[in-house]
Amino acid sequence: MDTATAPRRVEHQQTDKGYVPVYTTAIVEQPWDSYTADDHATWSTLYQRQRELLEGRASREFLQAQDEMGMSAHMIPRFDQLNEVLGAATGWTLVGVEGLLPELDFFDHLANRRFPVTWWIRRPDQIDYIAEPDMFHDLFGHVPLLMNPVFADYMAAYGRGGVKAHAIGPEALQHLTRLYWYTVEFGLINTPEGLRIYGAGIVSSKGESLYSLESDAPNRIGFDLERIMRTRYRIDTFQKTYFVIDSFEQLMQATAPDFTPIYAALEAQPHLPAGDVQDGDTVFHAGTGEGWADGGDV
Ligand code: HBI
Ligand code: FE
Repeated sequence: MDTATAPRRVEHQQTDKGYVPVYTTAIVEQPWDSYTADDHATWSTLYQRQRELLEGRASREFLQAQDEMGMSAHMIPRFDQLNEVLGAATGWTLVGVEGLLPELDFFDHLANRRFPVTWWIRRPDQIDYIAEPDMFHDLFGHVPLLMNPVFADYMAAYGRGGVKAHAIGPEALQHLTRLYWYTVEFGLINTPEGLRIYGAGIVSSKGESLYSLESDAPNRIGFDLERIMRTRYRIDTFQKTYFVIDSFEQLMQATAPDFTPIYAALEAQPHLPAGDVQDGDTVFHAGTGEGWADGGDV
């Protein structure tokens, strides 16, 4: 990557996620011709590795959408080509950005069915881990499900909810951010074939793709909006808890109501640790689709 196209990091900002880089909020044209052979090789390596791993682990909708969009290991996709397919399917548009955006800018994009995609890809020495979103995470992880009409509507509704929560205050925003984290980033879905991954943070990580489904260590708990909004999360390790939806329709329906009274009610409730199981949680076990209410006399 030459200096003319290096990401322009403008400032650092203290947030609930620690001290994070914030980039310019401008939309940038994808500098496709300036990707190096190394950049394409990084995409290929990651794409091939994750696709192989995700057969039978990621949701069918996710894998099918990647194929429909014409994503492949061959080379870094062109945003404008993906946009033709995506626009026709659900009216979403990918826009190039430098990286993580301030929350309100991010919400505004989503509310208007624009998904910001980081234009640069990680360096070869960052293949297994990068602390911030790069093109592989954004494009491979987030974009495919925008092809699904229900999920596409959920993302836009989330953006509108974000603009509202931002106006209400930091507590509301913290509660809403947890919903994004435990669904869009780290969500699991229960299917007739068993648990599958749909969260972008999981599908773009080799280690967490295996851990989230197959390790006995984390909790897998049935989706519950208020439970999620109360639950802290970790950004520096694999998750201690994953929440399991039954369908994208469930996600859409559960998040359709106005959250304002929910935020108000949650102010009186303690936040929950990332790794606890509470009475009333539906617990799923590793690798299976079987769930049952925990805390009863089973
Ligand atoms: N900006 N580009 C980008 N991508 C994200 O996923 C993103 C962001 N800014 C804020 C943000 N995510 C989170 O704070 C979510 O809570 C929305
Ligand atoms: Fe993400």
